[in-house]
Amino acid sequence: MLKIYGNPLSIFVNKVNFLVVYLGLDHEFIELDPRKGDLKSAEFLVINPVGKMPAIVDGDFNLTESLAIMRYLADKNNSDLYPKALEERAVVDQWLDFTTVHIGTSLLKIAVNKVFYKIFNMEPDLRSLKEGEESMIRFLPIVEKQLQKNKYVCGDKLSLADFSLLASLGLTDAMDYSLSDYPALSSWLKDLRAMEFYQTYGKDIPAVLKSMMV
Ligand SMILES: N[C@@H](CCC(=O)N[C@@H](CS)C(=O)NCC(=O)O)C(=O)O
Repeated sequence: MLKIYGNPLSIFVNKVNFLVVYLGLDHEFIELDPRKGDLKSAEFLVINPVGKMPAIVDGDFNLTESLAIMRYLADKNNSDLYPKALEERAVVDQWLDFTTVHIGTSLLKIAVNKVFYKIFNMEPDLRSLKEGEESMIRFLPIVEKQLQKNKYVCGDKLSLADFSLLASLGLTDAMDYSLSDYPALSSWLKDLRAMEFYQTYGKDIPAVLKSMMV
């Protein structure tokens, strides 16, 4: 059976978990607790020598990196969330990269300094927080424009890019980051959250994260 290693509070892990639940794949989730050193245990370092989550073990096949795992699982299960046609696939790849590199990285700077530092007893880095907030203001309007034209990130069909964006932006509530300047994005978020996969897995994550901050 497919084994997924990670923690449900991780943006990167949730990209994979949303997909797996959406596709209804039989799997075992092995929860790792970074605070207990699980990511650096000898056992986990065999699965991912980088000591980062997520990682999967699928039979005797082992894979790391959230986007590579998403692409692998979508292709293995012949899912149209990752289209086969060259240009359509390239557009999904473009938005997977954009949502990860630009939105995800910006949001992570905010999350680390507004949320995770409390959980991990770290000092917030105010310069990094400011960089995160400034780049969100730079990049979110791009996604807003895209969602004003389209129902989903890549057009009228749901794709891997929607799960990638949801994993990041789904945490905005936990960090009291308002999306009210982005009506199309807010409506997209509401639609995705109403879907069965999110109701099954995901809906409690922002509240759990928030409760850990106190
Ligand atoms: N590029 C990796 C990033 C994974 C990543 O940074 N995961 C974080 C959790 S959100 C982690 O494991 N951090 C532990 C560490 O950096 O030691 C991916 O997309 O899977």
